[in-house]
Amino acid sequence: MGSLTIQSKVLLEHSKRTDPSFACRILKEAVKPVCIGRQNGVASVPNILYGKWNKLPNKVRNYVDENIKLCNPSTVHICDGSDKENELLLYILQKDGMIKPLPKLQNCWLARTDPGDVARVESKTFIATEKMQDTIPIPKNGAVGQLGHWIDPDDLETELNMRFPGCMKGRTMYIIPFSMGPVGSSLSKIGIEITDSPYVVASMRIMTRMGGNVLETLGEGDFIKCLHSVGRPLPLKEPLNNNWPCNPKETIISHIPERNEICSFGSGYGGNSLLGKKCFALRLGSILAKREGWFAEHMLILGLENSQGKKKYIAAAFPSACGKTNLAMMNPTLPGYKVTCVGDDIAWMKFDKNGQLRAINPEFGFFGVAPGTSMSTNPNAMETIKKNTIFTNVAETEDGDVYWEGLEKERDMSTPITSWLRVRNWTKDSGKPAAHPNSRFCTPASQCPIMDPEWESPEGVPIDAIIFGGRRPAGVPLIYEAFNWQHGVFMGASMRSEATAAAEHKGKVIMNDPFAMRPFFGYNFGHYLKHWLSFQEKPGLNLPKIYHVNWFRKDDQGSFMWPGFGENSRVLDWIFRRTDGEDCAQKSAVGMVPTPGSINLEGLKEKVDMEGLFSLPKEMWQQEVVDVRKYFDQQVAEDLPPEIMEELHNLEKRVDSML
Ligand code: GTP
Ligand code: SPV
Ligand code: MN
Repeated sequence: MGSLTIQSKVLLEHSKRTDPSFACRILKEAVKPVCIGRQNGVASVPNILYGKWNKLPNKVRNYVDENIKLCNPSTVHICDGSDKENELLLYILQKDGMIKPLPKLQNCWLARTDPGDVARVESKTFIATEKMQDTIPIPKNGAVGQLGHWIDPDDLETELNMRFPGCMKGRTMYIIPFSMGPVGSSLSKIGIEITDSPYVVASMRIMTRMGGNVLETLGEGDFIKCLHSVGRPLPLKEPLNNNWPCNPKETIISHIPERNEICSFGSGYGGNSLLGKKCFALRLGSILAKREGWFAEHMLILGLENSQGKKKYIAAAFPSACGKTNLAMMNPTLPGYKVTCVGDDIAWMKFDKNGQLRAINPEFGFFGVAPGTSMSTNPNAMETIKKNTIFTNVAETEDGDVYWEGLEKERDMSTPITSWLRVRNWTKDSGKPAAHPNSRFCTPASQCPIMDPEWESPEGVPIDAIIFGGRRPAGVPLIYEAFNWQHGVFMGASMRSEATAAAEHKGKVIMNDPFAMRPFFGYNFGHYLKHWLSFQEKPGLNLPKIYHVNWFRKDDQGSFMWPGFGENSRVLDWIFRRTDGEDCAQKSAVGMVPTPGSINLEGLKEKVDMEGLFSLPKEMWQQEVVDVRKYFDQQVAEDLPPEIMEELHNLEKRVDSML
């Protein structure tokens, strides 16, 4: 190889400043061409900048080789997950102006994206299957389907062929071997992400178990193929916005279940680009789960220990930005209780041979919503993010700290703030938020002070209760319990919640978000419901109790009626006692609700209108039944299992006979 690549030069420069032996070693690799295959009998010679090509299992090498030919990067980097490698990535990211250090924190970084690339783009997320109905229910009465987007595999191929050829020109292609779940657990699965974004690599290193031992475990086994490009080959045709390469006009996030393949183009943000998360662990995960008889869900997992030292584990599904991270890390205000965190976003759950449901958190880090996180709401998250954290689209203070909405009372507000849009001396009077509402921290789970001792257990933790919930400003009580599994599945199916900034939706409309999975179903939601219902027929299963919670009910003045956060432990306590068989519930139209006084309010500082929190406005619930029926009729249509319709009839009858 004649001349050094830009990155080799970066390394050379790096070597002068830091660790010469490190950079020399890499440079030796860089200037030594490695033969990776033959085209027409002539060896093709990509430039392996880092890592050992020969150590890749054959199947991985073939997958990478295909994509080197397709995407045409100038160099290739095979990730090993080491600290040295991370140092190099952070260095490159700084050189490219994609991140900057936050000197007040320890090894923490601020990334600011192109303002056109700030959240998941549900409208450009597709699943390709031969039959449309394998992916989505066919909507009725001219309705526009809301339960995912199907694409014909041939059409997808055309779309991908318009984007991927040559898309990594001038850039380095990174090969990320990663495990979702503890390496080697029978519940875990392995993926290989190919990406041209060093930001994605640094984030995947936090969010997944990434690196060398994953390849050893994989051997010649099968893996999920995850191809990602920011879609901005070099030289650039147009300048970047904020030094953040992305291509919002051409963005597509696609899944090909038949080939266990994900192809994502044009976005570098969150679930669009960290392909282990929503694309793999939820969309493809839910398909694998159906096939293999388990569940891949948008759920947190927490441990709950009472004052007698008795412990239970709970999984909870709330839509994006509706409180999973906060509940998973809460500090209970109720004396005697201890909460531990297993996971904050995704649960893979399977019944074991004794009929006990067990869950693992397939992730290794938290990609959490920053705004609203503070010492008063989530002190454990605040502790977690003090070091080794990548913040994206938050604001910064002049002295090198982070800032976002919700920290007003905990920061010296005389220190000037620069907003996520780089507006200096930002003030609230600007009427614009300092941090983007979907700004996030990406932080290692192991740093959370309340991680559960079993959080990496390969067998998973036993689940005693499943909670559904959402943002419901009106009419939905604080908590209710399903009469049985089938009713619980109906509760999940009829979930609705106010839209949030986690995706591109605008405004505060109430949207149906069944099982908090609307953006993440990998296959037809009707078939998903059948899968959930099928477990009530299986003998010998200890089916968890199912609940619905709502922390977000508002009063006439528009204020939250329930203090939330640590006070939610009072609701968890009630669930704990119910799963222990305590007789503290009574029948209502929507489900079993707490008997008066059975939610422990001891020591609660604020005055709470419990009657108001549990009132069931008849008209609202009659309307709810109408809306849910319309949704099922139009959206799920012929794929709706009859059991769900039966539950809706039952709800309607109970609501109609309410006083
Ligand atoms: P994703 O990561 O998008 O899946 O979100 P999430 O479900 O983990 O939501 P998260 O816990 O990050 O909370 C989102 C927002 O809701 C934050 O601004 C929180 O401060 C706020 N929030 C969480 N729990 C409560 C609560 O009990 N009451 C109130 N009022 N707000 C809450
Ligand atoms: C969500 O939107 O539910 C998230 C963030 O957890 S993202 O990873 O971007 O999907
Ligand atoms: Mn989420």
